[in-house]
Amino acid sequence: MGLLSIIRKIKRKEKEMRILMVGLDNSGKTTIVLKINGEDTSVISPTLGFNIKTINYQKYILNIWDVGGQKTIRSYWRNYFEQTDGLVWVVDSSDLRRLDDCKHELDNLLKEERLSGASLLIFANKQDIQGALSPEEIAKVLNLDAMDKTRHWRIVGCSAYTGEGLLEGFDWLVQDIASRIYMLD
Ligand code: G3D
Repeated sequence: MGLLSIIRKIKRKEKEMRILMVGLDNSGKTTIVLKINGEDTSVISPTLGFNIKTINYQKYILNIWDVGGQKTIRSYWRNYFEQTDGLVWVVDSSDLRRLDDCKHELDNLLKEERLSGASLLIFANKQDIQGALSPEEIAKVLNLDAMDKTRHWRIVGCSAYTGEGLLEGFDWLVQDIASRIYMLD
């Protein structure tokens, strides 16, 4: 057995999962991570580089990488792809103007070879805002039905403000990853 696979086995025993939060800037990535971790969401600054948060979730340890979404740093996303178990793509469902850009960036991301095995959760965030598109409408705009058939994915409507939908989304993601990588669970 190679060293790498031994290291992987040890890592798996600790029930760690690596989750990458991505999406356009201002979509709500940082607020979601704070909310799921039970932190005060009233004072946050935009993610410039990236934040890593380790949180206990059910019986798992999630290492959540929150990478900035500004145009200038999107090209750096690929530095974080290695060993990603789960992707969370966050959409600002009220920002209709940028949905094209959002679709374009998601399509690009999903072309990444190193992410081909990652489970994909799409959060249609900011459902609390009047006029926000529903998860079904977001799914249509992003053309999710055309997704590669081997991809495990789901879209969930949520609000990082009220907390609605966050647990439903993370529960699905964590269970999906667990069923793929911990065969005996
Ligand atoms: P990012 O990390 O993806 O860049 P942030 O996004 O988490 O920094 O959020 C960007 C802005 O959207 C913040 O507003 C934040 O409070 C707001 N936001 C995040 N989630 C929600 C939500 O579910 N509903 C509403 N109404 N707003 C949300 P500010 O004003 O601080 O820039």
